[in-house]
Amino acid sequence: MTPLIGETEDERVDLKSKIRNLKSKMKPLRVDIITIFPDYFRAVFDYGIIRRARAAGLVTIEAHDLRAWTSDKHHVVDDRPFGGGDGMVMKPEPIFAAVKSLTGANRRETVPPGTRVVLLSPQGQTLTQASAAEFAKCEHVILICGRYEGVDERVADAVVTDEISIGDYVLSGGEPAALVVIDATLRLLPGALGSETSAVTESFSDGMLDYPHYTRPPEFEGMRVPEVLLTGNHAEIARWRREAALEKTKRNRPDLLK
Ligand code: 9D3
Repeated sequence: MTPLIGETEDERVDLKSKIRNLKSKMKPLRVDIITIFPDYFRAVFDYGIIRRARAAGLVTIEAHDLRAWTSDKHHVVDDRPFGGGDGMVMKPEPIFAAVKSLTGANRRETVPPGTRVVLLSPQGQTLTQASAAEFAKCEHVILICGRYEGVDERVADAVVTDEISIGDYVLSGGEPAALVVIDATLRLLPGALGSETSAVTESFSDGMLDYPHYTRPPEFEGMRVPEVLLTGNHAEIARWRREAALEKTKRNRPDLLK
């Protein structure tokens, strides 16, 4: 076993002050969401990790109404698919205009370094802890939420840097996926509540599920907490947790062990 950084209390205090230092010098991550439902996000910004990260000055988040970048009287953002078929497709012009006004660029090649233009789409690459960690290192992340049957492919072809799905199930649009990307990303910002300890923990539990957790009471409706957890024998507890995590991984996520 290689010794972990932050193993002793003194080291942890030292790390925390270093993180505070870095944080105070850091520009907040800027997140812009492009959506036809900006109000969908408003409440969520005021709770949990997003509220804390905003309060700490680690991030600024804005949800923008795509219709603000239309130029016709009725603010139309969709149209019928070329080639026929069901449903509607999101028009390219308002999306290109939105990205241009938020980044200064309307082509991938001229998007500033440190900026990602992310399209949430069922056809994207699956979001991973690694991709969330990349977004957390950026200065500016634009999240484009699709609706209807999809987004005109010229958006993905010409201006998007990352096309991301959150998994193999059908959502009604990109908005809930954008929230998932934001949640996974913000908790990795240096100085976000919990990022100091959890980042260390996550690096060595990589590739396996977490061990089972218990709290009081030691017996609930006949169900007892595993006795070893009540002994105070830390070596035995660590051994039990490794074994229990492995069993749980075999049962629920055998793909992680392949
Ligand atoms: C009939 C073909 N469907 C494509 C798989 C149509 C379709 C389903 C769902 C078109 C758009 C959508 C809306 N979904 C998203 O925008 C989306 C999504 C998802 O559905 N699942 C997982 N991740 C994402 S990210 C954006």
